[in-house]
Amino acid sequence: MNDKIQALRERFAARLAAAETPEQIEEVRVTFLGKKGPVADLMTELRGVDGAEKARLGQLINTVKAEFSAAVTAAAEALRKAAIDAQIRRARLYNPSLPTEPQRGSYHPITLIQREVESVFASMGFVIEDYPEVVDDYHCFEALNIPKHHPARDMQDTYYLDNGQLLKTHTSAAQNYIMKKYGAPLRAIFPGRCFRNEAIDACHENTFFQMEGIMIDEDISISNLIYFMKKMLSEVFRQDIRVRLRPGFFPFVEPGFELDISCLICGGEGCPSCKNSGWLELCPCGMIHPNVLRAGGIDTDKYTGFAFGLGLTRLAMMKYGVGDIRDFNGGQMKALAQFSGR
Ligand code: FA5
Repeated sequence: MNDKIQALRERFAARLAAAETPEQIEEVRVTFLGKKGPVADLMTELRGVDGAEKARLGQLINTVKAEFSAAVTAAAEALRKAAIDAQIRRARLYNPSLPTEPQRGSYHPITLIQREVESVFASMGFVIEDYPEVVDDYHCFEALNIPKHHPARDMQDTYYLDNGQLLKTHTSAAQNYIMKKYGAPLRAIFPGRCFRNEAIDACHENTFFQMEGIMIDEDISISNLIYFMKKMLSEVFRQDIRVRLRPGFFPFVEPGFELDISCLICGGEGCPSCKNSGWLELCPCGMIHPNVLRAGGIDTDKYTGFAFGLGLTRLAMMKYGVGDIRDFNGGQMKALAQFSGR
């Protein structure tokens, strides 16, 4: 039986080394460790062996079984890591100074990241809504518990039209409309372009994208909020991302938080993209203020909810390793062409 075990080990190693996909690795596991496989056959054969030899061989077969199982797990893990590394390598290819060949058009990186985030939330039952870029004061501010002359308006100066309408400063401007459209319970995301009178630098633009999300139901709590945020980030980056929650003030949530992620441009060491802090403010969020729910026609005795305002442009910077936000709006074909085929 010793020879048989040795031959089995060699056969197993050869088959596992040849497996190139998760399916093939699983096939090796089932072939060798399944109920009708050679390891199970050895166990059956063991019944005919007596005494001390039986104990020794039994132990040996168990060791082989553990070895095979560990090797299969390690091979599957190595494959998973290789896929992630390949994805990171592809993302790191971004370099606006590289020469590129003229080629067919491709999706803008913001469109790519928007679709990716949409598909993560759609798979969790969120509807995807659209909302205009030109809005009125009520939806952008008043319905969000930001009355006229509230200091929070100073943070969101924007461009006003002669008729009193304005270019929306945040996707939160759609919250009231969506609550009234669907009522509770409700799960929705709504991406959109936002505009602010902003001092432009490597991480601030006057035109940028956000993706808002709200979930309203009975017994919704901060745990639900944290779960959905982490799930989205791990799906988008296909790796664990370091995040931190800080208290944050927004009149339309209580309590409110700032969710930051460790800067992936500098690995958390500090660079212009993260204002040398090592952290990038990505997604403010919180529990929706009862005044906002009431303005949206939601029964606050029955329902609670969370809201978040993901910085989609900043997410694209992190995902694709783009160090300067201005590259997205610069219209440089050389930079944008590097996203074709993704
Ligand atoms: C807001 O806009 C809130 N409406 C977010 C919110 C929604 C809070 C729901 C609570 C509940 P803030 O101004 O911090 O918050 O912007 C949200 C995100 O948009 C920022 O974290 C950042 O990622 C992005 N962002 C904001 N300003 C800019 C800018 N000028 N350029 C690029 N991204 C920006």
